Amino acid sequence: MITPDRTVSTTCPYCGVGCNLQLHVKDELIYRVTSDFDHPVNQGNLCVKGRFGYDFIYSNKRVTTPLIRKQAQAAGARTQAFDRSEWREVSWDEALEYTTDRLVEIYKRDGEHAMAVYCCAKATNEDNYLLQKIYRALFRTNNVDHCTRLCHAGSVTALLKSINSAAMSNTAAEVIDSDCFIITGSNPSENHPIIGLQMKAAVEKYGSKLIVIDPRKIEMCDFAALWLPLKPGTNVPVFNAMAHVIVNEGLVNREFVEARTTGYADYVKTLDKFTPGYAEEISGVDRNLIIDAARMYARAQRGMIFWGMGISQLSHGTASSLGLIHLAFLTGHVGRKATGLNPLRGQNNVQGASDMGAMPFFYPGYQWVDDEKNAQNWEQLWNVEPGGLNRKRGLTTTEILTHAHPGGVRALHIMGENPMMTEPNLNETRKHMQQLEFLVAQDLFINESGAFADVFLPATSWAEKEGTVTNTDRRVQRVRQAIAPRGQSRPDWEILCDLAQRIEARLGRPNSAIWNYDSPAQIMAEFGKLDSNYTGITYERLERHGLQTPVPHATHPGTPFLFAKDFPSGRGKFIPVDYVPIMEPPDEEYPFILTTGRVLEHWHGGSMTRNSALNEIYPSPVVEIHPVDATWANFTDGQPVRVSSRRGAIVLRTRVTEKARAGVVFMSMHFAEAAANLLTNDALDPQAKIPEYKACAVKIEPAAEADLPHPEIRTERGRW
Ligand SMILES: Nc1nc2c(c(=O)[nH]1)N[C@H]1C(S)=C(S)[C@@H](COP(=O)(O)OP(=O)(O)OC[C@H]3O[C@@H](n4cnc5c(=O)[nH]c(N)nc54)[C@H](O)[C@@H]3O)O[C@H]1N2
Ligand SMILES: Nc1nc2c(c(=O)[nH]1)N[C@H]1C(S)=C(S)[C@@H](COP(=O)(O)OP(=O)(O)OC[C@H]3O[C@@H](n4cnc5c(=O)[nH]c(N)nc54)[C@H](O)[C@@H]3O)O[C@H]1N2
Ligand code: SF4
Ligand SMILES: [Mo]
Repeated sequence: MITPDRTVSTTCPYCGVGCNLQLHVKDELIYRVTSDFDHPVNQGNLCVKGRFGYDFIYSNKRVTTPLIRKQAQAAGARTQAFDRSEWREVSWDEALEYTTDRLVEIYKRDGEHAMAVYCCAKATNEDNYLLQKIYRALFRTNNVDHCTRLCHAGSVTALLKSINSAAMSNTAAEVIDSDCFIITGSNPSENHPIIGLQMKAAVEKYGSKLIVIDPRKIEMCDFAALWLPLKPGTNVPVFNAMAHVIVNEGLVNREFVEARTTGYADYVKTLDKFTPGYAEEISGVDRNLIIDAARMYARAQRGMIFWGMGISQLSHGTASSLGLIHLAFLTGHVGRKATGLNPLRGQNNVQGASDMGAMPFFYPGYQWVDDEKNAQNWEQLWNVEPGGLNRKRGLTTTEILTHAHPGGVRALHIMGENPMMTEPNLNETRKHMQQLEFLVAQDLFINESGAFADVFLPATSWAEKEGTVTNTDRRVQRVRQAIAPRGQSRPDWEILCDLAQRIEARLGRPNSAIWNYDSPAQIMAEFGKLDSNYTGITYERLERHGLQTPVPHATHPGTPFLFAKDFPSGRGKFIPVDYVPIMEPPDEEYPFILTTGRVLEHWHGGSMTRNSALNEIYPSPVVEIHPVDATWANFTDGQPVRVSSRRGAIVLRTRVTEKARAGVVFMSMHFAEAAANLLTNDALDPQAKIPEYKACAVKIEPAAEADLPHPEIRTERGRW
């Protein structure tokens, strides 16, 4: 048994559950990960990523020196460079001077609308706060967004409209105190595994009843009292039919509806056509299951709803989220412990990045940018002249790239995202990336997007820096430095402070008082001044178990559940929603619906997990097909197939499994050699601007072994 030199307590860098990690360090090497048994989030439990997925930080493909592309890149003809020989190692000074030159040149020539930035839901609150501050205060643009757009944008838009608050209302671990809970469009045992564990305990140990509403037979179906296997994209008819049953059978919580909501009478009228029979026709779910689910949830004392990407990532993601929100309003299952509206957040810090204003519409604290008072407050704090901040809402991530053309966005700074793997319709995305005039990548790896960049700024990993992150149930927790930064890599916040001072000097408005921070704690003290959710938080107060926002003052204990008295909007609004079919239904030529998502062992574009030991557990992509489809189409398990949509084609092996639904195939988004997003549809929800990742039409044809992508395509890339 090795005795560690030290054990450092920190927070997992992967998912929004926010598990505590104890990093065991010997000779400056992290060799083991355990967790604190007393921790309120995970009680010492970890999933495979938290326990074993940390070794990407030691990958020999990590880039730890600043780099500039050798060959100048012309807008329109930009290429990807994965090979070290295409880059020149430079000093930090040269990399940051070059970045400053180019950004300032473009800004002075074209103005603020030419500038854009992707913030990073993997980086800390402090990192994200600084990055949006640079682009807002120095480049005067609100073209600031991050992967939340590709994620819970549908849920956030719906929640803001109905209650004017978008975070999870309750704490996930309260599920053991519920007596019924719905999981819909969410696969917690793979994507929020420790919450999944708590949900299993809620059923098996504490007798809560689970309703799963999902097209795939996910693991949680084994624990469910009811499983409603709907066709992708038919959420609205199913939820509206449940509401129809609740209203018609007198199960409405009248007291709650009268005291806490508006718009009920008009809403109820729109439910007439949504009979369980009508919903069955559209969704394929037996009407009796819909009736039983409605009764079970409505009759519960404490009912929770958990949802995920199967609700949000549709061209009607906002409508399907509203459909769910109405169910909680009708039954009064919100505003108490073990109830609530719980959109499970994905990335370790997507809640925090959103809180920090990494969005085109908001300053930190969800303060609208087009509100004069808000703008004035931030101008004062940031020492910007009155009227200096931009009052116009900016472009979303999905719009930033489609605006990459002369006269539109010319410079893009990407801190820790990978649109060339994670945006829909990658063949289109590639064209947009090529159109950029200047691209900065700030990451640990040269990912598929950074390979297009002009300059690469090497950031440290989470284990090499200090800061805070905010998990799915609003718990702000510390990230602590366990080891020295590898090579010349620097923490994001330090890179950004350095860059900001150079930019402001070049712009001729030197004011470095607002860019000199000794530590991330100082950065938090700054945003806490104007964002009341964080006002009462200090690093000392976070020491052991963190605090759940809002924490409005220095002795406030934090907030495990929201809306006990009212909603931020006052009353909750019923906003009627109608059924809108998916944009690309299957037809004779493309007979299958493709739905995409994730697997337990991998993370999004794969930068982290595919450069870790986890890749050995799950090394190559598969398309999951139901046995019925495999039989009629004559496919065997493990056979190579070509899957094509109207936008692209990939070759990979089949996996014949009852987890899939007949007529629907599933693929994960993690594998560059068979990127699911070459196939997906870039149709957007008109309100939330989120793409329809969860449904597009594909055909599947037999392919030869020789057509399979080389299994090492990813590992061959970028040997450093
Ligand atoms: N291992 C791992 N964990 C992760 C991530 C990862 O990359 N890897 N990513 C993190 C991130 S950022 C996020 S956002 C979360 C996402 O976590 P989840 O929301 O669980 O994500 P998905 O797997 O994309 O989709 C969830 C479910 O939606 C279902 N679904 C598809 N279409 C529909 C539909 O029309 N209606 C309904 N009701 N359901 C549908 C799918 O069958 C699937 O079971 O995971 C986080 N956790
Ligand atoms: N087909 C399909 N596509 C999808 C989805 C889907 O369900 N289906 N889901 C969507 C969703 S929900 C999401 S959230 C997006 C995610 O999309 P992205 O955010 O683009 O994906 P990631 O692969 O998580 O990219 C994170 C990058 O950050 C880097 N990184 C890690 N830590 C740090 C750090 O501390 N500092 C810096 N600077 N960089 C760091 C990693 O190396 C990696 O390159 O994908 C979306 N795309
Ligand atoms: S559940 Fe999420 S936070 Fe917890 S160990 Fe797994 S990936 Fe990390
Ligand atoms: Mo996400």
